[in-house]
Amino acid sequence: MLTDTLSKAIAELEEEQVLKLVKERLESGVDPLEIVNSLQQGMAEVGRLFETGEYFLSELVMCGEIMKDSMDILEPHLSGSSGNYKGNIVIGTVKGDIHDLGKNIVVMLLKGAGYNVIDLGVDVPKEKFVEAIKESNAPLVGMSVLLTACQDSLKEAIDAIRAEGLDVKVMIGGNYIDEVVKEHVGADYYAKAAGEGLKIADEIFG
Ligand code: B12
Repeated sequence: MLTDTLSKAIAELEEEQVLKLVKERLESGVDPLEIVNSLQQGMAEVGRLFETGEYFLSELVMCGEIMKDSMDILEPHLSGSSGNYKGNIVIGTVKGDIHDLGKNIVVMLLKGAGYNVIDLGVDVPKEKFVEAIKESNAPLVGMSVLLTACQDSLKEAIDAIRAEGLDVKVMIGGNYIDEVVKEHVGADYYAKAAGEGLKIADEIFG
């Protein structure tokens, strides 16, 4: 049961109400990451309703659109510029997966904190990760995955990076990622929320 009115509003696809609540919460000084968290919880409920057949693909698409509009309002608050260059980070959503809303939040946060983020987009093949890490000499790569069916492409990308002997830490993130997945695919870190990703980056670059 969702108790947060914002989580509920996005789960019920009430676009106007969602945007109104996002603006109101920002104005009253709520941490933008807390707002993202409420939206994320509501979207997980949309996912559940899709799984049980109560919602269809059109509702998933609609929910994605509402999130995008919410992110337009939140972006300036997440990606304030620190003007302080900390280093390069490569990031992308793995091959076969086109979910990018979560990854984009991570990108905004990292950029706001002063990292130069090389965002490879979605459906990224392993070769592209390897090439971008070599070109940028990035000490950290982030990989996003939401589809369980894409766990193999996540593992293949990490295997390819290891096979090249690149000196890079791998951080993975997404809705179902946990310690077990991290161990299975051979990543160094995992994060279930964008803020955790930023903490990991700060640890590595610190
Ligand atoms: C919106 C949505 C879509 C949108 C995506 C729009 C977009 N531009 O991204 C659309 C409609 C395109 C879509 C398509 C599909 N989807 Co979809 N989708 C969702 C939904 C409802 C929300 C995802 C989301 O954006 N959440 C909000 C963001 C903010 O949260 P997040 O992604 O988890 O990201 C946060 C953290 O995980 C973390 N994070 C994420 N990535 C990374 C990376 C790093 C490095 C770090 C540090 C952190 C991090 O930080 C983020 C912010 O805190 C989920 C439900 C769910 N439970 O997640 C289903 C869900 C992921 N989709 C699902 C499915 C099945 C599909 C489709 C196959 C449907 C279909 N039949 O076509 C297609 C697949 C297309 C493809 N090839 O990828 C399933 C996957 C099930 C599974 N076991 O694999 C889910 C779980 C729904 C469900 N329960 O059935 N989907």
